[in-house]
Amino acid sequence: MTNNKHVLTWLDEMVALVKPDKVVWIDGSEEQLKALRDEALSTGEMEALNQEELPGCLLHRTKKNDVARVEGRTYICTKNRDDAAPINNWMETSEMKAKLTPMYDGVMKGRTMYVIPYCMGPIGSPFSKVGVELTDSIYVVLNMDIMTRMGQKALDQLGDSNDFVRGLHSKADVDEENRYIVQFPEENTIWSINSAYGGNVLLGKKCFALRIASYQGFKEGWMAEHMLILGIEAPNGETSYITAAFPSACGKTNLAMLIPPEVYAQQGYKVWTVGDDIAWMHIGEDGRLYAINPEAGFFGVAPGTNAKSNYNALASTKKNTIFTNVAHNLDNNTVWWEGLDKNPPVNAVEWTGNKVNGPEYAAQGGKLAHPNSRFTAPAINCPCLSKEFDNPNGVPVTAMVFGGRRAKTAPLVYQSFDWNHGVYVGSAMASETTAAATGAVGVVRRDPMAMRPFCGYNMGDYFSHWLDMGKKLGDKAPKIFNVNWFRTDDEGHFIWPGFGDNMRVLMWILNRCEGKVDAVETAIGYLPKAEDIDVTGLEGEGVTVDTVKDLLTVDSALWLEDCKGVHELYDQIGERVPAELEKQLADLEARLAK
Ligand code: GTP
Ligand code: SPV
Ligand code: MN
Repeated sequence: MTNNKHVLTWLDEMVALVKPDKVVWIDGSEEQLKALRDEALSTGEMEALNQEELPGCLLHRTKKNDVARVEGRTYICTKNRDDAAPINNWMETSEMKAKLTPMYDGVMKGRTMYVIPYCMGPIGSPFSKVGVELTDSIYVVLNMDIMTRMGQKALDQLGDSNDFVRGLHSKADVDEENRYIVQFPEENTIWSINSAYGGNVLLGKKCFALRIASYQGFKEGWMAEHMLILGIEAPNGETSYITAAFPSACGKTNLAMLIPPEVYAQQGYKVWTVGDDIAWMHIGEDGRLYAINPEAGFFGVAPGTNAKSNYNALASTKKNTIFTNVAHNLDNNTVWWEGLDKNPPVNAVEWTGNKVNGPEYAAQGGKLAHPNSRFTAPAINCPCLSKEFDNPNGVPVTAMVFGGRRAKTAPLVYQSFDWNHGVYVGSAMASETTAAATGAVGVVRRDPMAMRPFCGYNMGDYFSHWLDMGKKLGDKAPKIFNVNWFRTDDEGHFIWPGFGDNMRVLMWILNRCEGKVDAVETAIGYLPKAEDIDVTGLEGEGVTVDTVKDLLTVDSALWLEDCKGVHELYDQIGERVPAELEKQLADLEARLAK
């Protein structure tokens, strides 16, 4: 399929290491994919779902020990410790290779190696980048087909260049004690072993498009961020684009596909999805920041997705979708998860493969679907996919939004004073942990720019890079905001209705960018006047201007306490934290103490 000598030389080396029985190049053709699907069905690796209701859809269950990203076993390897540590797990490059090489030696004996050339970003875009993933998993091939532009076209894009990311994946024995997800940013290389789940093995996604790409962006002057990209089309037909970074399972897919509330829909506002997880951003010829989505599909959280919360995501899963770790409804051979509706299937197989009576199982507190069960859906299925999705130049970014799950501290929305203060706000992000990674759920931890698990280099250098981008962008820089959909009342219920109603907050953000609305200057930034968040139509849910007022309160004592957490983070990162951010933190504390 290619004469690229860099690809062929590396492939020979890897084949000599893992010793597969057979090597199969993935060309991306429908015949080849169909044969692979048939093989996965015949071995039981996948199950075919109801082909009338869910044409082309497949169900897959992973091993119980392999259901999420494993941050404790994810490494960034560089020559010098300080270039990746201390927020990342670090090991010196050759030491890690020496450790993993024996594990890879002969690991594909008796197996087939699939060679997957893939392109992150639209084919033909100057901002797209090519990777090649070697894997012994058909599940990976079929998912990469949905998530990336895969096959011959990716090799054509690469030509004879050496600029591609070398990914080696083996599910090996799916042994969690020997699971490693390793990035070598200085060598454009990824080694992943002993997992067969999502973000650990679809190497184009977190490993390349965030960890390796963030480092490439640092070196080359662009940004790779854990951000959704959405467009809001005004009644006059003009579309403004917003990117937003929320930690894993904190609402990017939902916000990216939101359906405008009646009050905006009536006026003719529309929302378009460009991306739901990752944005690559470059400075365009006009000096503005432009974003492309490097992915071609959505690897979305299933639980909580329903016709009301996220109609467009649900619609995206109705064909050619792979479901992982959801429940199987045997009555009609479809799928189910918590929050899809209130009727768990009676004749069900829960996500680990046991037959259960759904309502009884749920009544006993059992989860039919894993909390991090996911769908892999082609972006082209999405009813609100932006017409700019394949635009090689991307879309111009008007506003950037940070946010997370904060039960108390953060208000519904506020605007940073300027770019540098906005970088501070991103660096100080914190959020309650979710099921997207293994480990405790609901614990507040600092997650700068939602990139803690995904930054492929030193976090202090990453902050400096953000500040540098601001200098280059000057007055064309996007405005930076922070939101929080997750404030709770004394009983622990979310106060803000969220989902589609988040558009009310996005409209304030756009109005601010266009200079159409005033704000209140406070210690933490510019806050809306409560009456400027339109709550028309929310009366039925008991949401009024007073609710908004409540959501906009800022408790200085809580904030000062929170600043201690930022100090701890900065101390942990160490010397490379830019002086500018230390100053921003000190200034914030001074303002809060007044
Ligand atoms: P990753 O794919 O892990 O990066 O996650 P994501 O940021 O795309 O998260 P997603 O949109 O899938 O949301 C995860 C969970 O948050 C789901 O269970 C949603 O139901 C819930 N959620 C999303 N938006 C809101 C909101 O506005 N309010 C509330 N209360 N919950 C929300
Ligand atoms: C995340 O955890 O942020 C995801 C899912 O988007 S995964 O690809 O598994 O990392
Ligand atoms: Mn994500």
